[in-house]
Amino acid sequence: MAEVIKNLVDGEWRESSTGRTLESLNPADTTDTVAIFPKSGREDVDRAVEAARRAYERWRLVPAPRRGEILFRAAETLVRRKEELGRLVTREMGKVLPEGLGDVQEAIDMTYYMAGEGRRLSGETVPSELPNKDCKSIRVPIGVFALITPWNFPIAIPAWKIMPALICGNTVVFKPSRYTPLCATRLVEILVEAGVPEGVVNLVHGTGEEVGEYLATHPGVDGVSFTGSTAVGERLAKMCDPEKEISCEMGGKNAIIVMDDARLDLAVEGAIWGGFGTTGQRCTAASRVVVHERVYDRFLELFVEAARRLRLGNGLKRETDVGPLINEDQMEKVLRYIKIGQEEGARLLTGGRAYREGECSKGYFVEPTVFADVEPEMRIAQEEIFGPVVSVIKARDLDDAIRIVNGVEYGLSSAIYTQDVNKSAIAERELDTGLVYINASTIGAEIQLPFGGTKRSGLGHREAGGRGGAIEMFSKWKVIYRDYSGRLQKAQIDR
Ligand code: UN1
Repeated sequence: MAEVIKNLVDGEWRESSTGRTLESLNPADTTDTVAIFPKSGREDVDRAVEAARRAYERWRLVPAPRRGEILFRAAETLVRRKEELGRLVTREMGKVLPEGLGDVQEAIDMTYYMAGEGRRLSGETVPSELPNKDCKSIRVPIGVFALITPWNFPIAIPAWKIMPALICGNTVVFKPSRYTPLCATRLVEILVEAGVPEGVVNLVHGTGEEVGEYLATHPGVDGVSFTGSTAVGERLAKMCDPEKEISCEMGGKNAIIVMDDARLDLAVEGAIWGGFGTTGQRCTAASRVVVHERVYDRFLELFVEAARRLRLGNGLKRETDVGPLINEDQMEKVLRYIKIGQEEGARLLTGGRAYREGECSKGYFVEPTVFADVEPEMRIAQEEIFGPVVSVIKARDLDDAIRIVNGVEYGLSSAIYTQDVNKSAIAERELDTGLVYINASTIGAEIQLPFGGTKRSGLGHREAGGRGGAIEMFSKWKVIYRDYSGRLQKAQIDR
């Protein structure tokens, strides 16, 4: 049964001013409508921003540890409802249930972590060069944030943004992906139930074109945090007023290096998990595997065998390894890239087609696909596909492999499988990505460290993490000099 959901503006659940609605569908079975939600317009955004502005004047003065207590209660509810929410993630987004539960767990981790940050939003106190004067730096909120999130982590990524935004004292207008509105709504309901005051979190559903862009560029918004494609992120950044704080988490073309001394069983597992986990729909997905020529044939043999064993299906079924793609456009895009790969002369070893057997005919399934003999310059090795397609590339040695990995316009995540401590150290230093994994796949970042990439993968501050990431994104420094000498003291001059 489809649930009818609403926007949340100033603490009130309301329909959109346009009166129009959209539907979110289960991508594994499109006869299952998950939610009917508002197709909001500009007026809804205006009201939400206004509400957030008003609420900001009170929320910024709530002591951060008190704000943390609200987040702590939200985290407890997320824990209690993890199973139900994980199933909802799978139903609305398609990833297999263990990953749906992982999505919720990532939100739980972030919420607890940020709840604790409420007692740690620390700056520095340093001595003054003058007597009877003290100096300190403090973190202050930025104001009203527009949070625009994707569908691939429909609970985790909103939590990555909402929790640090709130703990720092900002208020938010949250525009989730139109493909996962019910997941977003559940998270917001939980925050309201935990005691977030009216107007502090506002939820406006709708499309990126109608709502997202208008919200991001709204004069009442002080900061924007966006996760999604590089094309959209870069466009938003250009459209926004330069004094707005904007951070974007964008695309990736991540690679795993497999050296000739690697444990091949581990490397194959890592490549399967990174390439086909979440059906390849992670910005950290391992869409390239760069293999040393001495183990190239053996790796391919094992990798293709493992890819063929993967079972496609509804992610709620225990036997399913790989779920559907999110929608028809995404499915067509993936199939288009498979065709491009064949035309470019890459060798298709397995997969390559839409999968429509049995119940899968009702969803957006594409077979796990492996291309071999991919040249580093081919489009399938350069462009983000966001689907279950892995390109395997041969390398002569470590330098060659590193050059191939770095030879793309993205720089989010990379990995190397090797048993040689020296090679791992060189890779760690030379791989130009925000995240580097040694003997692990390119996916699975933990929330207590900054998340983000170099080059066209990211812009502005990193997400997650503490001071190096989300706290930077959602607060700004203020420096206070207090002079209690009772006279005019001149820095740099009185000595
Ligand atoms: C994303 O793909 O947008 O590191 C985020 C990972 C997850 C987050 C992925 N923890 O793969």
